[in-house]
Amino acid sequence: MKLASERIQEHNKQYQQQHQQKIAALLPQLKNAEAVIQKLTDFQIAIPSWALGTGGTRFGRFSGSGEPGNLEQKIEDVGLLHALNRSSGAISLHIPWDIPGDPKAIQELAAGFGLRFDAVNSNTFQDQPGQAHSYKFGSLQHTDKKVRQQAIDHNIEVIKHGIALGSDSLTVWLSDGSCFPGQLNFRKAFQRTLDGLREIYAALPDNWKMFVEYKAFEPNFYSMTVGDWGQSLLYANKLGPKAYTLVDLGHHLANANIEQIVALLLGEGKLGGFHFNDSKYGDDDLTVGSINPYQLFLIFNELVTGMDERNMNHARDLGWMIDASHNVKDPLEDLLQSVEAIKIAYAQALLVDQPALSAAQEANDTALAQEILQDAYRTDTRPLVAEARLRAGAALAPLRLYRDLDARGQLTKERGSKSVATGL
Ligand SMILES: [Mn+2]
Repeated sequence: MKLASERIQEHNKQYQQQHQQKIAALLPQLKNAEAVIQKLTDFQIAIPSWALGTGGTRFGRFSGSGEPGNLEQKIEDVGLLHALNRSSGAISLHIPWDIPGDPKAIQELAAGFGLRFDAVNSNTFQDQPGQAHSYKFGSLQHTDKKVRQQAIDHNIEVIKHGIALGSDSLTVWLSDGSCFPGQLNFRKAFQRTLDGLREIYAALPDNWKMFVEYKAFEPNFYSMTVGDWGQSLLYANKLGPKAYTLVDLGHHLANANIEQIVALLLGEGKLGGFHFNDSKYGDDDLTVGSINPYQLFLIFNELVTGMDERNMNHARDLGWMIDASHNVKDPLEDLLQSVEAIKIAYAQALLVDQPALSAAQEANDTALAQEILQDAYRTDTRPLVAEARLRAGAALAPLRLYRDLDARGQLTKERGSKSVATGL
């Protein structure tokens, strides 16, 4: 479904007065409001093609209705999100779940919605129908060279799909590892994986990046061959300047200090991209900001200072993606909430008085440092985020408009109640 701009204007008229009161109260309190609004406008978050349908667990999946049944419909869904918030201007494809049949037509369809293609994602964590060799005991780490070669060839195929769509990065997440002590020789597994990644790296175009994503556990429960940021950084350093570590917020052991990890990776120039989600226990893939918004703010505080120190462009120099699973909510509503949470935290981080924080740190004034951080965190930045949306031609209240339009009802009419999306 396509959203007419008149419908957005009509919606904005309804909420304009309320919004003006809020923004007028906030602006005089801020020193750099205009710069923050501009940065918020520029900041786009890629939507993964696998998150547009209902997710599930190994215990079951309870599908919604009107889910996108093919890649074209997935692009339409991201187009609808982007029309509502003007903040989701990219889509991240998963191969082989979303192989573009006609890349040129797909690219044109996406461009019509103002979308570009973010990182392409390979999949060697499950077997596909008709596949010659099984990944049951891993892919790039596998003891059998034929399995390793199949995984390398698949990744190179994914790069080719990405080139055809105008993407410029490959995300490699490996489920490789072991479930029991003694099952795997750690050093051989590491070396084989590194050798495979080297062959994939060699197939990257000059302007491309490779993101090496890590995960602490699951599906393997004793060891993961890319299990933490240290292992990912080892691979990235050995591979070369086009290889980076990708941080997925849910891929850590409980209570890991993710903001510190982010700070150090940025300092090393090796942070490449981000997968946003939230979690209570593990890789829960919940809505961004739904469980621990303070942690999200602290991470953004490190991202902002780290990028500024290296003169990086906030919007372009790192890959920003959502990686979540929507098991009980309408996926599009969940994604609208996630994008909003990301922008709220980003805006709060942009409000931190960095010179004052730095002075407090140097003076070992712990109480003042906390005051400075929490002063920014407790600022209600929602009017700033809404103002950025308003200026970009998006809706003042995207979720409300989505519901007023009965968008899910319309999608169900178009696609039927049994249409099921591919992916997680
Ligand atoms: Mn991820």
